[in-house]
Amino acid sequence: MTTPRQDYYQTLSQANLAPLWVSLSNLVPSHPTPKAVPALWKYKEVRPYVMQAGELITAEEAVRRVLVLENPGLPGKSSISSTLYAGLQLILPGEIAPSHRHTQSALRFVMEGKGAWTAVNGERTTMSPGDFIITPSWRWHDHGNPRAEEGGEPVVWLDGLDIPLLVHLDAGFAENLDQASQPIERPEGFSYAQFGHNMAPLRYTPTDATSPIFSYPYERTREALDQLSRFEVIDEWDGVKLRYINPNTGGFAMPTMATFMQFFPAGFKGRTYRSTDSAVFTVVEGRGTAYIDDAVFPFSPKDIFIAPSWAAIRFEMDEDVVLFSYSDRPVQQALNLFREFRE
Ligand code: GTQ
Repeated sequence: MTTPRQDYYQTLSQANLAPLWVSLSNLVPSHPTPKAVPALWKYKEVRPYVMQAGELITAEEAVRRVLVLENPGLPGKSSISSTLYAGLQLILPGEIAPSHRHTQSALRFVMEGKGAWTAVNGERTTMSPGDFIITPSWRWHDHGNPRAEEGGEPVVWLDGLDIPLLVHLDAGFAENLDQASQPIERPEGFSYAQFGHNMAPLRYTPTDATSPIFSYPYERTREALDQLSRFEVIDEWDGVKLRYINPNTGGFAMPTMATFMQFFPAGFKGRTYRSTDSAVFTVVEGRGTAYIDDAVFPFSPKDIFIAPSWAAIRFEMDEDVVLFSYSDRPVQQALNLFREFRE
């Protein structure tokens, strides 16, 4: 026996209609209700799988040899949150990951190994652990690693992309270059010399919403945090937290993803905050614990964890800790949606 209402709903669905009153409270919730859940990947546990991929497929065949960090709340979606993607990419000595471009913006955060390079806009940058590297939307980019005889070693980095956001927007385009590596037109360090010193070439006009600095070396970031931690009051929520900027605008380095680096002294017991941006964290130095809603994540260097939108977050640090993170904050701010609450 069906009720008249059930019959009516059935009829509606055949006409591609739906009654709002059934789903109103889910559609317009009193606070964000992300499907993504807090989750932690211990690097020690993931690394063997990453290395195994190196034995089973070449970078050339895979195009990008990456293990995607999939949020258990978003199975099969290649998403670490509703808007963000994260993956661990491996490039072995002598390999090339061929040149392509796509509308998705990408960041690389170097986890282990050095000497591999990314090329963007005709310039290469050599990777070291802790470096934050950008491949902007619709720019050709390829990755490579010197041969073992030339000192190449396996390099792993964290890929952060706005893939799920572009899925929601149906704004994805991609192309392959007709050669594996793009032509190199400028010496390494050129962009950094132009824009990395609080100066810019006199007649330069920005052509892009993304920072013209495409590699932010860890050495410099660490030095800034180190000095500030000695000069400055440690924020009770954030420790010492800096954001990476686009020197042309003072805004975030990328239009769709914000990036941050923060320092906490040993013994730090933080207060709780929430914010509407979902954030991916990776541990650069030190051990501590992240409390994210009901989850308790003890972490060590290179571990990765996700705090979905509006999760309650606080940190307790056993040692001096440095955390890198990225989030969808620029999008939320551009749309006037960003909120945070500090308890
Ligand atoms: O290196 O260009 O993890 O296009 C996913 C998609 C990396 C890349 C990823 C990509 C890349």
